[in-house]
Amino acid sequence: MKTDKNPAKLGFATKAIHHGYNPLDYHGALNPPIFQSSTFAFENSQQGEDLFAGDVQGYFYSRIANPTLAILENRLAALEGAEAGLVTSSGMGAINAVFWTLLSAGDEIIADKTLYGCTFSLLKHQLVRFGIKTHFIDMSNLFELEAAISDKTKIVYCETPANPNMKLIDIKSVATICKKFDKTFIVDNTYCTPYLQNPIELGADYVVHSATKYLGGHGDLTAGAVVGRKEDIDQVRFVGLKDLTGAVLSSHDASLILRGLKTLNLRMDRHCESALKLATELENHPLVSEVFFPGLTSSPFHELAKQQMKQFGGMIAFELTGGLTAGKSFIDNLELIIVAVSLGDAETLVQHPASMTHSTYEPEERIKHGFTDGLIRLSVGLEDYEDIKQDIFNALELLDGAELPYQQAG
Ligand code: 4LM
Repeated sequence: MKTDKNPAKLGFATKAIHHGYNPLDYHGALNPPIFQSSTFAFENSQQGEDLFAGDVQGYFYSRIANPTLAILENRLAALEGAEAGLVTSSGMGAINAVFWTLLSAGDEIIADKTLYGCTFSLLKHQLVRFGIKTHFIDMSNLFELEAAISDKTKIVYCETPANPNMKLIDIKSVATICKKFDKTFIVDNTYCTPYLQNPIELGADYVVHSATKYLGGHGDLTAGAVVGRKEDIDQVRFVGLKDLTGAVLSSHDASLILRGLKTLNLRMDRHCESALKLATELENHPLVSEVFFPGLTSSPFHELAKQQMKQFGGMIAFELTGGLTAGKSFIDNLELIIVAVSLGDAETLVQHPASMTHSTYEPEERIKHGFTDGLIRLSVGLEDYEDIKQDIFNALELLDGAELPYQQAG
C-alpha cells in the first residue's frame, strides 16, 4: 500500500493484506522480504551506542526487533485496534513475556478457572515457585471477581471463548471492574482472532495470541503475539522478550504468518459457517448429550457472544451419552478428521482434552474448573462441510449401541 494516510478507514481484509507494507520500499517485492539476519551492521561505533541507548531508532539484533517481524507486529496491532504489537516464538512465549514483565514476587493473579492446559500449569504450578499466586475464579460471576481483587492483584486474565469448554467472559464488564480497581486486564484472543473479537476496543489492556492457530492458519509454525499500548509493548519487548524469555520468532515464520493473515477473514468465515451447522446438527443427535458452542441458542453464552463476537468461531466441544469410553471410540472411528491437538488449521482436528491438552489438570480439578473427562474438542476445518459431517456421523454410527445410522442429506 503506497500510503497509510487513513488506515483506520480500511476494511479488515484490506488491512490484513496491505497494512504497513509498501512494495516500492523493497524493490517492488509483493511480499515483505524475510530478513534472515541475527544482527545488523552499524555505520560506526557512535551509531551502535546510540541504538543501544535508545537515542535513535533502528535494528541491531533480532532478539529485540527485526524488519520482517516489525511488519507483522504493526499489522496485527492494526487488526486488533491496538497501538503496538510484538510477536514471539509461541503463544506460551507471548503469555510468559507479558507475565514476567509485569509480575514480581508477592504479586497475585486472578484468572478464570477455565484455561488452556499449559497456561493453567504455568499459573498453578510454575509461577508459585517464584512467589506469585493465582486465584482461579468463575469470571462470568462479576461479584466473584470484585471480591477476589486485593492490593496484591496485579493481573486479571481470561480466555474467551475458553479452551476447551467454550465458556465466555464478558470482556467489557471485566474491563470496567479492572479500570475501577486499577488492575491490568489481559485477554487471550486465540479462539476468535481479531476478525471475530477486539478485546482492546472493549477495554482490555493487553491481548495475547497463540499465532500457531488461526493467525498462521496452516499448522506449519508455532508463534505468539501480544498487542496493547505502545509504551506497554515496548516494555514487554525490552524486558519480557529481550531479557526474560528470549522467545523470539524467526523471520521465516513471521513471513508465513503474514501470508496466513491475507486469507484470515475468508478462512474464519468458512470455519464459523461449518462449525455453526455442525454444532446444530450434533445437538440433535441422540448419542450426543451436550454441545458447547456459543452460536447455539441453547448456549448460556449466546447473548453475550452476539454482543462481543462477530461470529461464533470454529471450535466446538461436545459430550456423548456414553461418556469417556464412547468419546474415545468415537475419535478412533474417524477416518477423515485428524486426531491431533492444536486448532485453527485447514484440516479438521479432534482431540480429547482430559488426556491431551488439559491433562495438566488433576481429574478432580477438571470437574472443579468446568469440564469433564468425556469432553471431545473439534477444531472445524476448511474441508467440504458434507465430508466433515459424514465422517463425524459415521463415527457416531459405529459406536456400540448406536441406533440411528447417519442418513446423507438429500
Ligand atoms: C491446543 N493450545 O489447545 P502455543 N492460548 C490458547 C491456546 O489454546 C494455546 C496457547 C495459548 C493448544 C496447543 C496444543 C488459548 C495452545 C499456547 O502452543 O504456545 O503457540 O500456544 O491444542
